[in-house]
Amino acid sequence: MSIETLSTAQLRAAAIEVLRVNDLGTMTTAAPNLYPHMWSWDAAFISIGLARVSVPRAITELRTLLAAQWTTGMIPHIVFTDDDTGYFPGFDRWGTANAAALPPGTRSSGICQPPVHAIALRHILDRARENGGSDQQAAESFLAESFDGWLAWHRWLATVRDPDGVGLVEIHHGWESGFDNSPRWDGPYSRVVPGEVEPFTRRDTLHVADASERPDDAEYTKYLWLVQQMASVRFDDDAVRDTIDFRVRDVFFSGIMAASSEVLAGLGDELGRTGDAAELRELAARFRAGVASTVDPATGLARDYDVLASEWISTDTVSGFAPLVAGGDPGLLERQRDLLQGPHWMGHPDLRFPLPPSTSPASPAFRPRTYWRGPVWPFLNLLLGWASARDGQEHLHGSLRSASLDQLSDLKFAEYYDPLSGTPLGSFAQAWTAAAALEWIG
Ligand code: 9YW
Repeated sequence: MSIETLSTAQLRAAAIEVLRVNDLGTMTTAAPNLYPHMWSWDAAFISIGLARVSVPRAITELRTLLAAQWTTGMIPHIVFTDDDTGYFPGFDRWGTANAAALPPGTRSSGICQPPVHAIALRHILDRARENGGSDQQAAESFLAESFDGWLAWHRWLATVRDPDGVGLVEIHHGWESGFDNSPRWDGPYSRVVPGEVEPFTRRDTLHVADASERPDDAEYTKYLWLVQQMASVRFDDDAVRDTIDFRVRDVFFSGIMAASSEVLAGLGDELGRTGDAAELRELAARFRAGVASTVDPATGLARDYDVLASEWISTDTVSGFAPLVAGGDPGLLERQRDLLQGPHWMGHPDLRFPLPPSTSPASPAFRPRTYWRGPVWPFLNLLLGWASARDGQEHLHGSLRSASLDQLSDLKFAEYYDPLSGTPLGSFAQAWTAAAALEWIG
């Protein structure tokens, strides 16, 4: 056995072990201590990794998530286990028990995260068909069983979160983006002035070696203020929009919406759901166009839009590559690929591994160790890799793959990595990082 084969086998075994450690039976925790519950977009990536190991277990992951879907169609960003002690804010602090749309018997937060789920379902189906037999049968029947749920989710996003049909998803909390304290949100958060926030004790800072890697307390107070605002109107969609101090059109979320709607349309075709598939293709086209419309001609990067301040948000963050996820205009995508591989991003000379940091090292906002302000997030590279393979960009896919495998061969499966030193940071044994490794190995 060559060294390379040996290390790949070790990496695979270690990644499987991380998923096993996080496995609660019907859900996988995002991380053992820091995040002891199920997160929506984590669950999607986790199921992609699980499908490389066990198709039935991958299906269970998505089924558990979907069981928590709100009656409106929203898929909540956290599905809580019964044990609320390990994480703040837990189910009680969210106040979602009073939300009319929370399905009875479920415990979740009251916001959402990007809709990567259809992409995950596609992966599961593909693995299942490779395996054939009972895996294929299980995945095909799960597709039939769950399609309406995913369709309702996409419809909710398209109507409730893009009521004007601009092709961009509006978010009401930085947590919805999944890029919690990214410089993208500094402007909108600077205008959030918290009222009286109930006292709180954070837990995230207990689980990382260096609290300065995390959002600070002032940022956290604003996060909780927004939760309180939503709870004050019982998470009613229209009332939240009228109440909330944070309304931003999130371009990266929208890029995922475009890509995922296209994938879901293909799944609809398989079920003979012609009308629904056509509707989803229209959504894909609408969100692709929405994403493309945000591109700053000067920088070539896509931008978010602050609805309350009526202004574009220009930051040098990886979200600027939303068009690469969305797909679309070949000229735009080519320019974006050049940028991504250029000296401000993957080609930056100081990088430990040629992988895109969450914020460009060339930006004054860059902080190499601080959460979404600079570190590399491995799951995002998998998403960019998937999109490049979809678009026939084998070279980019191959670069992302080999650099990711090098990065992950430290076997820490960190939440995020310092782009300059390569140091693993945040939580270790992070489930979606392990899942990314499994999918990269293939
Ligand atoms: C939090 C679980 C989540 C991810 C988010 C990431 C972080 C912290 O961890 O959020 O308390 O919700 O920013 O994208 O889903 O891995």
